[in-house]
Amino acid sequence: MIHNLLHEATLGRRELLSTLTTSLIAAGIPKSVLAQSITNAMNNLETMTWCACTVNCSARCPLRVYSRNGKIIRIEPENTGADSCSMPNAVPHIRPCARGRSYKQRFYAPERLKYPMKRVGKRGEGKFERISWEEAIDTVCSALKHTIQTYGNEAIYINANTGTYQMVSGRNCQRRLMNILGGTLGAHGTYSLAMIRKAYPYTFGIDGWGSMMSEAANAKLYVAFGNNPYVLRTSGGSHSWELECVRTNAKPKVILIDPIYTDTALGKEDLWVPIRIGTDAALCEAIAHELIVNNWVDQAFLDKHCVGYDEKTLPPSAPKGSDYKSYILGLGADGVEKTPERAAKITGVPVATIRLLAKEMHEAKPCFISQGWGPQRQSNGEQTSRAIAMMPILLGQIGLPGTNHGGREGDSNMKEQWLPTGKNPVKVKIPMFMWTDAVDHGEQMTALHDGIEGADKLKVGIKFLWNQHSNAVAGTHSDHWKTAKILQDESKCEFVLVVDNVMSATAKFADILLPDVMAPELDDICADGYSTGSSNFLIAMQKAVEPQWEQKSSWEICRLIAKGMGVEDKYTEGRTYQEWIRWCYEKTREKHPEVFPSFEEFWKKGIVKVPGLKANDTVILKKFREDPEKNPLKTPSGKIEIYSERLDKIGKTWELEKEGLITPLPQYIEPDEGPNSPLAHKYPLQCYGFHSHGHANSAYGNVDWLHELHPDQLWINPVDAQARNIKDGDLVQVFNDRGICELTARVSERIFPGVCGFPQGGWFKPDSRGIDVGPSFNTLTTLKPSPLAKGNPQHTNLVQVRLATRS
Ligand SMILES: Nc1nc2c(c(=O)[nH]1)N[C@H]1C(S)=C(S)[C@@H](COP(=O)(O)OP(=O)(O)OC[C@H]3O[C@@H](n4cnc5c(=O)[nH]c(N)nc54)[C@H](O)[C@@H]3O)O[C@H]1N2
Ligand SMILES: Nc1nc2c(c(=O)[nH]1)N[C@H]1C(S)=C(S)[C@@H](COP(=O)(O)OP(=O)(O)OC[C@H]3O[C@@H](n4cnc5c(=O)[nH]c(N)nc54)[C@H](O)[C@@H]3O)O[C@H]1N2
Ligand code: SF4
Ligand SMILES: [Mo]
Repeated sequence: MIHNLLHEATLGRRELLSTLTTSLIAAGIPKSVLAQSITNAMNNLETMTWCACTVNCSARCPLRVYSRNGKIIRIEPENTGADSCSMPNAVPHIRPCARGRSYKQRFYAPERLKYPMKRVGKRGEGKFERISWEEAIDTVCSALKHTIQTYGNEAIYINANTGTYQMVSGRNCQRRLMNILGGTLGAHGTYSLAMIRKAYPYTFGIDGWGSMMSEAANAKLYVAFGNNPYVLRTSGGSHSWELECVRTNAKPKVILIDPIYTDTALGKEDLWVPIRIGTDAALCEAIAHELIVNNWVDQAFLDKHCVGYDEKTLPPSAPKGSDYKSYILGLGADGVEKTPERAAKITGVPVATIRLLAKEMHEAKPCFISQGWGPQRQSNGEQTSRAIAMMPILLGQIGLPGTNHGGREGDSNMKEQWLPTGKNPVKVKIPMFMWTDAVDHGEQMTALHDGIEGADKLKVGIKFLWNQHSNAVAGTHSDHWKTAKILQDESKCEFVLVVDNVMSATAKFADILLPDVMAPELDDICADGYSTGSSNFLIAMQKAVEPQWEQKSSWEICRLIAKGMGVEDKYTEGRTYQEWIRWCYEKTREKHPEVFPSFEEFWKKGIVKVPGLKANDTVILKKFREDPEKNPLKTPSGKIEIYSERLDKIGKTWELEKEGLITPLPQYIEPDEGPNSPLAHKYPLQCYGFHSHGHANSAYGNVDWLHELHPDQLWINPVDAQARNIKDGDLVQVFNDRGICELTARVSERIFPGVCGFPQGGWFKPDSRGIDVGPSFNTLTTLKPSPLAKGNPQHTNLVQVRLATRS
């Protein structure tokens, strides 16, 4: 009886067993009677190991993994820290979101890859046959050797690989191996922020990472364009926590400009400004108009720190009348005054709201203005990001306490040491988004037409495509049907290697498909990511259970390939995997000896948090503001370039689809597929795939719990729904010339009329009708890149929506 009691009552929980035993002894039950039962219960005890959620929401929440008898039984959040907002040195409880909490579901998902496999059907068909690790590695090595000998290293490409972030067994393994083997074709830009990252340096000489979120506590007003931390940075140790603390402690006014009434509003915002997507630059021009005509601009700042606001500071090469002020007042070449009335028609934001926005920004100083990456993931995203930057520039709200440069909030970084990759000997780079072009017609791609960097043109197309930690083929990337067609032609890309831990949509395109382990199946270390703001921490990721089948880690897979290619010694440098973990830790510790304990102590503790580490200035451009002569920017003039001569030159020399897509001033350019495009007659709704609670991109997309909690539905305004006879919960089809997606509708006033959207990251699942019932948003998106960054305009799409008939 006691035996059962101890076992049942404790359910293997160590603390409960010890409490219960103590109580039983105190109640007078002799120890000798309890001994056997305690031993039995002890054998059933669970073990707790530290782990982390390493997907690309980039918070890296710590997870405590409980396992028993070689099985994970549950996942719990970390248990250090507090929920206090006592800035600046608060140590938050880094709470995982529903995704991290359902990690066990992802871990034991039926989609887990078990064995190495080779393709037996047509590429993309998803037909495979199990093979041995020896055969798999031999095949990969033969393909690598053939590619290098026949085409050179430039023909090998590692696709965007942001699926996991670990210090040792992560994406650096591939890069390290390939750099030893002579390198690979490089990439510039990312799927996340290609446009702002390329555009911002023309204005500021730095990219779009701005002041820390905590700095908004010194502001009277926080204005965010397309910035949704309560969905995108949900971890208890990231921007949402920081913004919540700012709201609690300092209570600035909050204005959110977004087509959706997002969770960041929470009913606590002061103003939600719904806007038609892709039109923020037009709104900014009208606000600028109001600031100028009311004399609310900071003229002294514009004169001293900026180039091109008015005639006085125009660079000599610029024609008369090409300054920003003239452009806004209608005195420039286009002769159009950028009035609120004009902007209201383009943006859907009422004139009175535009005037109110200008007044609020003028009156409430300091004013912290930021943008997420939604506005820049449009065909005119480079122009939009620079146009938003004009708000703080005109107001002189830059480099002072409580201000920002209009970019996304910053992140303090411990500069931790990862597995060293060495340098890529191949210098030529394609824009990350243009890898399908490089497969299809790489030899025709040039610097002026396709944004090739490091050479005038590509010598050869991609012949060996390596997807590891990447769902780039049929998840991340645009236009799945066209992409599939390009890859199905085996005379173009000759070999596709996929290493993943699930049968993702991309995995189906593999020639050789290798199963990776998941984090609880090996030791590693990870650090806080780029969305954690001022939180910094290191987590000891401890192996909890053995791999269930024949999976091997990324480190090990690359070691085996290195061995097959005769470079194992260079790859390992004589260190074992465990020794590399320790090496990375020690190197990180050398940078912060005061905060990190010995490796042994760290491993025992499981997590070390570093509160208050200020690796970066909390206010962006602070030094430049203080003394622009002494601390010039990395722009040609050393100043903020409202008028960019470099962009003027690019706009005139690059081979663009049409003139005027890249302009020296940050002026509004209509989105490619917008309400005025000829396509709008056929496809009248603007549609985009926002990032959502239900998955981190495609990761966790196979977890039923999350689908129940956060279903992927088409958000559509009642006005648009009624016109199509659609009711909440109806099954609908969203379609354009590129494909058809099927899902249920969420009819809601939370989205701007004329605009609709559903979460990106769903799994591509075409049925026998060719309809994507996953659905993956990228069934609807275009492969045509943006003008300057040649990035992914995946939020710019026209579609039509109709009721679907349930079969
Ligand atoms: N329409 C539209 N498309 C978009 C976007 C959008 O907003 N709209 N956003 C873009 C952005 S910002 C991004 S970052 C991309 C991301 O798009 P995805 O490529 O879908 O990114 P993830 O889901 O983060 O990860 C990719 C793969 O990594 C795998 N993975 C996870 N952990 C491991 C591991 O430990 N080992 C191995 N080998 N693999 C692992 C996952 O199973 C997954 O298949 O999508 C882009 N695509
Ligand atoms: N829960 C969750 N978190 C994530 C991810 C995830 O998939 N799920 N993905 C992670 C990754 S890889 C990345 S790169 C980031 C993505 O971060 P973002 O790119 O910032 O995310 P999005 O949801 O695409 O867009 C942010 C907001 O911009 C709005 N928006 C879209 N277009 C426009 C526009 O033209 N104008 C204005 N004003 N607003 C617009 C959207 O409605 C949304 O509220 O998130 C990360 N965090
Ligand atoms: S998805 Fe992001 S917020 Fe959620 S648990 Fe993972 S790291 Fe944390
Ligand atoms: Mo991203």
